[in-house]
Amino acid sequence: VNTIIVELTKELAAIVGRPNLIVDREALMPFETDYTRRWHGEALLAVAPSSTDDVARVLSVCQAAGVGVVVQGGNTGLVGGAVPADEVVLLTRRLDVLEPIDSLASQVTVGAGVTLEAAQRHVRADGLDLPVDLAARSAATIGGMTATNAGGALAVRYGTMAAAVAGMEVVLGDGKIVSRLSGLLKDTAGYDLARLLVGSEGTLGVITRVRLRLIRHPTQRLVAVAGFGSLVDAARAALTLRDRLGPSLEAADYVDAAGVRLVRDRRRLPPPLAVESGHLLVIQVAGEDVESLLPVVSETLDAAGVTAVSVADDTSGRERLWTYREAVNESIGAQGLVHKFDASIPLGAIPEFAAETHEAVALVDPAATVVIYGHLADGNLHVNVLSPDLDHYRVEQALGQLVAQHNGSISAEHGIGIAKRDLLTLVRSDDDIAAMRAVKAALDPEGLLGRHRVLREE
Ligand code: 2HG
Ligand code: ZN
Repeated sequence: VNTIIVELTKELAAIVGRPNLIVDREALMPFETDYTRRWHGEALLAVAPSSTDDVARVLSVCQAAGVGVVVQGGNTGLVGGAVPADEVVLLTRRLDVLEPIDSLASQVTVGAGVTLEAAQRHVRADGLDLPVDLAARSAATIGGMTATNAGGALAVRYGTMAAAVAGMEVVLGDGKIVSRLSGLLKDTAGYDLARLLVGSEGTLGVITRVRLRLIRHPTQRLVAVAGFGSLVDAARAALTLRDRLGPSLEAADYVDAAGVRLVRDRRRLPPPLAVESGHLLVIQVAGEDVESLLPVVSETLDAAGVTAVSVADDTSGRERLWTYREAVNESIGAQGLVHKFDASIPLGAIPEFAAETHEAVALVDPAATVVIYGHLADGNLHVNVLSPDLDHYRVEQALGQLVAQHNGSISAEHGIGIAKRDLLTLVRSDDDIAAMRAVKAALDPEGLLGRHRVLREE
């Protein structure tokens, strides 16, 4: 292994320059463990190319050496997809160009390593905004969000990254560069090849540049936190708001009492509402005149049996209210190792699924704490299970079966990575998986990229 690393170091340094290679064991550590600390592996080395051509050169050197490559952006993934397993880590952080905004098309092209926050800052300066937002914005990168088809809280209004992407430049596993950055609304000249990489989790190629669709930054945004006595009531409120407010409803997220408790302890926060409520809904309404929508909002919340509400329309007030929902992941992480299960559930089955989840986990581990939160209005629940001595395998099987029974998906927005590979057959047919393998073999014939992620190697 050492001679391979010495040889690789020499050849990669000739491409990216020695300062853009990391070989020191200690310096590699941050790239070898994920955010949850559940997934680890060893990196041969880490390399940070700064252009599409250099990415292609790096891949061809790795291919010649017969070593695998894992792409890593902000390392905020939760399914182990970006953690190396005796592979070269390709860091996207130097692919950080923010190109000028194309205001006619309302699009912008950015490097894959640009963080969501940096992209937001860039476009907001022009009165525009990105249609996708999520709590990990300070570290999560546009390339990683595209590769995982990230969703977040605004998906109910604008869709996931798949809808935000107007074009991409990618290096396929075999080193070929496919550039589709014109941003044309209509372009049916053959297969939409680059788009195959949306949600491919680094297994088909490396995304180097992304062209994003932008939205007008809403003139007003209002956030309300509403308390309910049951998830049934909260879900009814969320879906009625979606129907009545239409495009003015940007988000309707949910967090249960256990989640709120963890956030309050971690961040030392007061209760979010005057009345203790077991189920919180965080809604965001946007538009030119949100005041005029308030009667509809309060009518709907009342009809659904709301117990208390808190509203904010200024930036810091909105952030304060969102914290009760956005800080759950971080607060759970502070407790120790957690089993994360990101699921999509048909809207009508959400309360039933949540109740059955509690029962199923109690059967596996009566001492476990279950925290449920997520993006309620689009059916995306994050089940988190905390226990000092959890049988991950059994929890995963139990939750996977439940999701399948309800015709949901075992991954809504976090991806498969290595965490969910063995659950794929619950929601995808043999033919479906065979077609995925055929695409993988065509675009990455040497099987160089993201080995063992998404699909186990045969
Ligand atoms: C969120 O919505 C993220 O906060 C993380 O998708 C969810 O921690 C999780 O399970
Ligand atoms: Zn989420």
